[in-house]
Amino acid sequence: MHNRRTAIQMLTTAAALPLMPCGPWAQQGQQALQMLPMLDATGGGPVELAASAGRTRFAGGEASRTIGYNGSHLGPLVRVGRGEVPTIVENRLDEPITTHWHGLMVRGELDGGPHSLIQPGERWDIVLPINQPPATLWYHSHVHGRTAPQVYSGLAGVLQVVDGEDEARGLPTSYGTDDLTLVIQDRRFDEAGRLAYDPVMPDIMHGFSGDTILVNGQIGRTAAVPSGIVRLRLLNASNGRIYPLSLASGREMHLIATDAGYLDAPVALDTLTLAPGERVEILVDFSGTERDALVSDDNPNEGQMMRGMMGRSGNALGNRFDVLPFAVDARLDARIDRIPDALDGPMPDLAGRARTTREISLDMGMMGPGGMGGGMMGGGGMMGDGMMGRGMMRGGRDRDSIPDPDSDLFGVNGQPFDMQRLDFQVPQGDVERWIVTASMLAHPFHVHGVAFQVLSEAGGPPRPQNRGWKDTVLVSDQVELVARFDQPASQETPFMFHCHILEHEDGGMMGQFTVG
Ligand SMILES: [Cu+2]
Repeated sequence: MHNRRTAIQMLTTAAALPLMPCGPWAQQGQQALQMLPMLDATGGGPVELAASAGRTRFAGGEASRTIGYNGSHLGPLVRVGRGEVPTIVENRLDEPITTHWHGLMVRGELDGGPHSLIQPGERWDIVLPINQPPATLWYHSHVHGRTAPQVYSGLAGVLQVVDGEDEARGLPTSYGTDDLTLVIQDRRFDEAGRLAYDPVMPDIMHGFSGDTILVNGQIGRTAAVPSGIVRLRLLNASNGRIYPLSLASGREMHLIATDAGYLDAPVALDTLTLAPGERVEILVDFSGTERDALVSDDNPNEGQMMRGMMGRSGNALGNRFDVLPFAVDARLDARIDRIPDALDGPMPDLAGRARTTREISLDMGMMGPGGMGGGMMGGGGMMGDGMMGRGMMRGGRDRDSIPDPDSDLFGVNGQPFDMQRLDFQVPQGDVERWIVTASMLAHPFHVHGVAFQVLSEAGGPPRPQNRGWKDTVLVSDQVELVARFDQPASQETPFMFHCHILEHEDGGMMGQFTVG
């Protein structure tokens, strides 16, 4: 019988396993990780996605109520190439959804933001013009106030733009063998093993985190890999958890792509931090070993100080837990045997071209409409009457009001998100420099409709993982970014900019702008 305790045991047991030589993975009774089913639209489509409700049994527990695209939980890996791709999203749920193509460079009316609601029983019939370099993107619902519960329940999938040149680049290309796409999420389960989403105040403040890791919607699986170089395309589709990732063996991770595409050359890293909404592609050489594991350290937003101030959340994983164990299977083929020296991803070069500078603060602990009062830290104590007295606890039980969009807990530049308020207008084709400042926690900042360059982090040069093209960047202190706004967006369907901790986004840490 599965329950939360066995899930934790499974994880800690796996984490404690020594990296000792052992036989082929299949003989060890481990269950093999499955890839998402692929919807290959590289021939031109159409892409057909139907959001529907279903029941999913996670690791032997009772069936959970889940939602997914073309299945009961999560969605397919959709692959597209350059050109016009007819796309239909059908909503078979009993609540409105949207489908946002996170990282896709398309105009506002195709972006799938909160204004593009698909009502129950309706279809969103569009043509996506794909015109950008190869990249691992994703798609998910983006209904204001409902993104967190909908994504948590499964309304997300992977979108890859490909150009058929990866073999020429010297990169692994065999999906599920030496080219693995991994959707990383953390979840909670009740005593019966059913998926649970019951955020209380600390969860909303930190972002909801779970004590059980899911990869591609699966618990406790092991990925079989060849004895050679494997490409891992990682997506953090968690609601709130930030993963400081490394290999248990200390093997290097050769970073080849960030959110919006390839680097100009691989960069060897011991660790890299993946925040909600971010993607990376890495190469790992598994030759000369039998086992390894992708491991994570604790969520930096839930360190001891934050736990002391905000209370403990349901995050029981702590430091150094397994995200995904690997077992080498010598029968599998690895296509490449050396890390390429160079890739053809053009590095960003927008520095110095900005005509406009904007300052954006990601605010927590707002006391009322328009009234930041210095935030919670300066406002006479976080847990004082001000915060609790304004009904911030009221969202704690009712699924339909979590987090309460009216609670003014979160905002941008002192104001919570308002569907009816445009925050600013960007002239189409302009290059702008944005200085983004985080309050209290680290916030993954996502901008729709653009890929941007990170100019600086906390006043210094960006970390290596943030030197390629990005659409989401973790702002721990202050980040300076620059982007050219080529895609148009009208006031009917403006672009969003927001924190990708979904409880923060739903709670109002979001703004919107037009391009035209
Ligand atoms: Cu945030």
